[in-house]
Amino acid sequence: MTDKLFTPGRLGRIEIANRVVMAPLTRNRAFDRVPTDLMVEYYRQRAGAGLIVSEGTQISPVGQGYAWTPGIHTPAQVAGWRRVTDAVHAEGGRIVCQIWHVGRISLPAIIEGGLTPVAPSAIAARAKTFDGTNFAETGVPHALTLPEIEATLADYAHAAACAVEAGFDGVEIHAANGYLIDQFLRDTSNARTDAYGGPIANRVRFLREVLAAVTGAIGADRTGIRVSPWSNANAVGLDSDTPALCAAVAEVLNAHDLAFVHVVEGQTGGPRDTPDATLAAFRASLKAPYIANNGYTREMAVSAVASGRADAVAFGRAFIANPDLPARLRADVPLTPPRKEFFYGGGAEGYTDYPVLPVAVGRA
Ligand code: 8OZ
Repeated sequence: MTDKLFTPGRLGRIEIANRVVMAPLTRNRAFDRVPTDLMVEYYRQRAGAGLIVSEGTQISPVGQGYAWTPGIHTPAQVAGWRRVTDAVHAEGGRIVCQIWHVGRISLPAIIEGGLTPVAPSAIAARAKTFDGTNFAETGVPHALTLPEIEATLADYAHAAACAVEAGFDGVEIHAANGYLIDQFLRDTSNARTDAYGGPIANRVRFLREVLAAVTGAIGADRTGIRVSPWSNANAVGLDSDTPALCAAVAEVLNAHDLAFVHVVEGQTGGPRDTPDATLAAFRASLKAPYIANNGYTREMAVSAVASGRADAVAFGRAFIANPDLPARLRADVPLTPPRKEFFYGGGAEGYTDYPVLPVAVGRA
């Protein structure tokens, strides 16, 4: 019998050939902020995923937080990504663009034009980011004014429209890991006293407006979102009431018929130390298809999808070193370990040079 993990499914309007999703992975190889030939090859190699979520892709110059990440807001970037999406589609794959604004996790040296990073409030994260030469401490961001919030919402809508123009099957809004949307959600990073801060009902306003902007631009049925309510990534600080925040976030997400909700269950790339009851309640409260992520083994993924707890499971590091991951999981063969020294920046080494199984095993 074929495990359900390896069977086709549907996420909104996106039909997927299997339920093994490639998680978004920052790889810092877009030296001009435009996808390169090497990136086309990297994504083409991984088109056997039921769905690829692209690496985080900034929606605007000030949305960038690391050297050499790609954007999705200029004609050159749209043309570059079109070559990626064509390559993935030619292999029968599906790919959405992860649209990303880092908020305060940046430095003027990284941002085109040397702009000051922005955030809900002028509160620095105790975090570092990579400017192309060094890891440097992030500074105190500029607190967004109301007109600047409006402009940022327009940037989200513009980026989503650019993603569709570039041939993506949809977008994933990056609302996780301590970046801009997460900075609005949590009382550790949002000290605003206007309609975007204070009680949880106000702190979810920016999320609600981003969702309205993006679904208004491209439709809810090809809009997904990634959240990580238990993660302290980028030193964001846990909210003082995570269960209540989860309930409010679920209500906002459930106002749309989203393609999927993608959840980092626990610490991003770290322990799955989420209180079971909170995760179970959050999962049960979401009506969209559910993509589970964080430290899943083959066995856990098979079981999560078989039971219906997840509609699909996203793998990150395993996809770096195993371009044919769905076929390997299906055949239940050993995985190649990733070489961490090539995760961020560089060329083909540790990027497009990982082996695939002999053709005879076939694709999932
Ligand atoms: C690792 C390095 C740089 C960025 C995230 C986009 O955590 C990232 C990221 C991860 O979501």
